[in-house]
Amino acid sequence: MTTQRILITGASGGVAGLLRPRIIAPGRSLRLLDIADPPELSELDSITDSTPDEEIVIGSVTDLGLMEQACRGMDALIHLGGLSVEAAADDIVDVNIKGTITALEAARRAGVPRVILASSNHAVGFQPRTDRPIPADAPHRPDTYYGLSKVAMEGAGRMYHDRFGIDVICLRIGSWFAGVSDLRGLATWMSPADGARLIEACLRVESPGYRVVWGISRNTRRWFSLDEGEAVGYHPVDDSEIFAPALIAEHGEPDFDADAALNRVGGPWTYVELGKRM
Ligand code: 15L
Repeated sequence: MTTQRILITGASGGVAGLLRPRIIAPGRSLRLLDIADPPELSELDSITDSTPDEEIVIGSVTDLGLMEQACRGMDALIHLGGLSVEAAADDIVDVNIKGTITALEAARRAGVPRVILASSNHAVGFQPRTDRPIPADAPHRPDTYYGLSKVAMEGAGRMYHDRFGIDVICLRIGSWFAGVSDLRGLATWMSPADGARLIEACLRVESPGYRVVWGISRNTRRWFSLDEGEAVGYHPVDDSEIFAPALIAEHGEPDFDADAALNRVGGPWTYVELGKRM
């Protein structure tokens, strides 16, 4: 059996911590890259029975030499690295935009055939919520510099596919957390198990070309389309509704007219105060 080799950037972050134990598998090796040491598997909510085959690379996603080296021999790159919340424009440009271009360029130079990019709902954060799930090709309406960096990410992925033929799948991630802590999350949640299902589908699907796929669970109250995910073989099974009774008991039923946090995709990220940081 040939080993499938996968590079994960942002390996010390929260999303990687949810993903890593769930995609460890026989015949698969993970190369974990971050500026900080990734946690031990025993510190994570680990569900793997397989023996992990992991290697750690310490360094920045903005270092092209290091990234190219890290990409050598890889079958796929899962690029989770970068700032995960709003920050000063310069930092977002440096870490997220430069980091994404560097990751794609490194993948191209090293001949990695497939790249999975962690985009975000904040690329379309100012889209109003509608009664019908929003498709992945809805126009970009970033809500922050962070959201803008995800627009750039999707554009860079498109360019690297069109120019160089690399398969690029952008995951428009909703809220990829262990659970749901607010009413908006009932719409935007992606469970850890579904996150792993999505990644497995993206690794498995033949010749995806360039795609944008929503990263959410099969939430009863979802705002985003599952069609693009289904097209790559992602069939989520979890539903945030299990968190609804407790949240509704605490906050009441969602009042979409009263609260921008419930009426735009990006929720509170669309508040001016958050976007004002420079
Ligand atoms: C994201 O893109 C962020 O990285 C994460 O911290 C959450 O805020 C998430 O979106 C969300 O919208 O819930």
